[in-house]
Amino acid sequence: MAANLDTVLIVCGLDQDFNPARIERYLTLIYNCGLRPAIVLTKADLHPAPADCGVEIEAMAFDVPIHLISAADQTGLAELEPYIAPGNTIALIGSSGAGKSTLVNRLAGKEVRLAGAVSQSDGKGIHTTTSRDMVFMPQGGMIIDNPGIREVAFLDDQGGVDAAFPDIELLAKDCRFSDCSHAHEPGCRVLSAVDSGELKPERFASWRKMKRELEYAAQRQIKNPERIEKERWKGVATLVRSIKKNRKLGGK
Ligand SMILES: Nc1nc2c(ncn2[C@@H]2O[C@H](COP(=O)(O)OP(=O)(O)OP(=O)(O)O)[C@@H](O)[C@H]2O)c(=O)[nH]1
Ligand SMILES: [Mg+2]
Ligand SMILES: [Zn+2]
Repeated sequence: MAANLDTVLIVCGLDQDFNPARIERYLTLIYNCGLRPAIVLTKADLHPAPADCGVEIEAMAFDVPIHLISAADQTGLAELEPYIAPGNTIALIGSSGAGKSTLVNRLAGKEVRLAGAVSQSDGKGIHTTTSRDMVFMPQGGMIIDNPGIREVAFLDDQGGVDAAFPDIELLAKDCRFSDCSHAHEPGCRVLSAVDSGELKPERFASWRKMKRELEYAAQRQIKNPERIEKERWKGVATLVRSIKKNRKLGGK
């Protein structure tokens, strides 16, 4: 019954919003929170070759379900129905203007969320949704429609990076040193994979960036726990809490 209770849908528009690196980042974050990700590429109607975007994301999102949809012409919407079956609570994250609220409306079959216009010039949304809201869906499940997150703050690493980068984790098993940092060590399998082209340099760069950021976050947390506690409430961590709280309240 509660199969999809912990799923967070990363919503990304196939307009100027499309940004694989950001999706990679969301994935790390979601895994770090112990939740399950799924990816919704929406506004397929606006892209000349939406399937290509799907393939691109597939290459970096291992075993993560990817849904290619259009809220405008209803393409692929049926694929999302299982997520909102009775007993399921899902959360939507994605940048402002990605199409989250519109998606909720299409799935609900009526206007339950305020959706806004994207300014033509930069494709950015106008932050239509200003509060995080639980929406009870006619299907029986619940959706937390999160306002567009501008800045995603990382907390310390809870295994999210490893989960989001299983390809790198696998290579790392063959590094000469078990505590290899893949920076300069001899016999580093990860670095040799980058050299041989087996591992894309951008992918490796993302991994390194996130690792660093998480280390930095962990340091800050030690130095200034109060401020970090405040920041916690800003990002996706908030989302996790509302899902968990809802579950405790018997919302499953
Ligand atoms: N062509 C097209 N436009 C879409 C689609 N989905 C959403 N839009 C448009 O994109 C704009 C932004 O949609 P919203 O649903 O408000 O975006 P949001 O992610 O909720 O944005 P915030 O609430 O600011 O976080 C609106 O003008 C929608 O009509 C789609 O599938 N196709
Ligand atoms: Mg919205
Ligand atoms: Zn290594």
